[in-house]
Amino acid sequence: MATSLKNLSDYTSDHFVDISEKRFGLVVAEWNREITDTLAQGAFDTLLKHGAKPENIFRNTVPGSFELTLGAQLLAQHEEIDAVICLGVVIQGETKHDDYICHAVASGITNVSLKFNKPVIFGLVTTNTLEQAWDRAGGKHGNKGVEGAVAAIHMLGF
Ligand code: DLZ
Repeated sequence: MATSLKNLSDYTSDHFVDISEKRFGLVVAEWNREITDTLAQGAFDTLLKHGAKPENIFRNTVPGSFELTLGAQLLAQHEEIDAVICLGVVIQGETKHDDYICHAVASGITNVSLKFNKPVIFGLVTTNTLEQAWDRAGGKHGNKGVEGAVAAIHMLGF
């Protein structure tokens, strides 16, 4: 990921980033598939809205959120991929599985991002209930897929 040093006087909070030639990889977990599909659609639509070409947006699925890290690594290692967006939904259960998964993914995708010097975005919805997850997948708290796409674009303008 190449970057240029920006003088403070160049700063604007709505800085335009040209993503017309950028390639994006979406890694989407299949657990809670209806919700993760909605996150992926939000990310896809947002990338298009900001100028990405549909043929430059790739989507791979993984079984559950725990596998997002390896999925991210497999996409990030492609030189032509500029940014990866990981999308999953982890619902709290009776055990601590949600804690283990979320921590593993957070540190796993951080490592992938640093290893390949590319934005790898944490688009994991972690909630107590399915209803709260829907609230964050096009409901009253927005769509984490949209936010993930915006974060990726922002980082590409770094
Ligand atoms: C096993 C499991 C459980 C209990 N809950 C979720 C979840 O809420 N969200 C999710 O994305 N994945 C879950 N998984 C699956 C794990 O992420 C993983 O796919 C399996 O443990 C196999 O490694």
